[in-house]
Amino acid sequence: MITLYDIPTSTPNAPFSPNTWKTRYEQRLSLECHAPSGLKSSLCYARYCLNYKGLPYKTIWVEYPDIDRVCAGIGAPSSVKPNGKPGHTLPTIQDDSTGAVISDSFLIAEYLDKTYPDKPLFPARSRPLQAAFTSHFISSTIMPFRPFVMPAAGKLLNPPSEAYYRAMREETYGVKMEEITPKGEARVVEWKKFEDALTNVDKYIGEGRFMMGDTISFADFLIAALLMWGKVSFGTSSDEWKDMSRWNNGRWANLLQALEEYATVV
Ligand SMILES: N[C@@H](CCC(=O)N[C@@H](CS)C(=O)NCC(=O)O)C(=O)O
Repeated sequence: MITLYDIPTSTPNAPFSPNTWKTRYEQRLSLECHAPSGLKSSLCYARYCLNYKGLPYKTIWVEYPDIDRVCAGIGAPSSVKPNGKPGHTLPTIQDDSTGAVISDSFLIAEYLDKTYPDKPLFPARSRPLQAAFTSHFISSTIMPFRPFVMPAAGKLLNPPSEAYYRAMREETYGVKMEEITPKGEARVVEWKKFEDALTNVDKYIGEGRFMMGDTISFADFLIAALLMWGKVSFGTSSDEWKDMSRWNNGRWANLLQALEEYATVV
């Protein structure tokens, strides 16, 4: 039995409702994953990975201010928080069958493949290349996206998490949350940089449906987690999501659609 620790949101009717997730998975295993909120289920690559592999798990919902205490309580290894300081982060999983407690999305995927080899997340010995892509994708694509999505994402959180999330981000960026997203011409320029970053990924993928052609792998869930973060935070009728869904001939909306069964069904 695995436990995933995930962050709850205050938007039960969001496309990926925390409550829906909770009901659906609670009787399964218990895995810990956090993730920026509504995106919780979305930015949470670990959840995609568990669902893809068809592993039973349960979810424990953890508010941001409780992450350190809860993770320390299960003996989770310390990691690096988004502000660069040492501390505990989600996703974290706890696997009762082996006693393992793993933090960090990539390490969780490695552990799951090693322990449960069916439906590999790193097929055909692709782990080294996927590690390189993950590192590149975080710096080239997730980082430029963050100033746009964070203020919207914070609004999905429950009050204790929202206050924590705001304080941490304001400390990191040195401005109020409302000032993090660029405005005016700067916004146009920075949004175009994000589009260009996704266009580069589109070129990497080329003709294939997924990063490895017809074969799903961790990289697809990494990209999908970012897309879901935007879709849930901005909302499907937002200009931001409309842009993202039409870029690269609809590749990103299509990718989410293709992976939908792993976002909602174990
Ligand atoms: N590299 C890590 C990053 C995890 C991470 O930064 N998680 C955030 C939530 S999105 C967290 O747990 N933050 C805890 C905090 O800010 O105290 C991963 O992919 O698992």
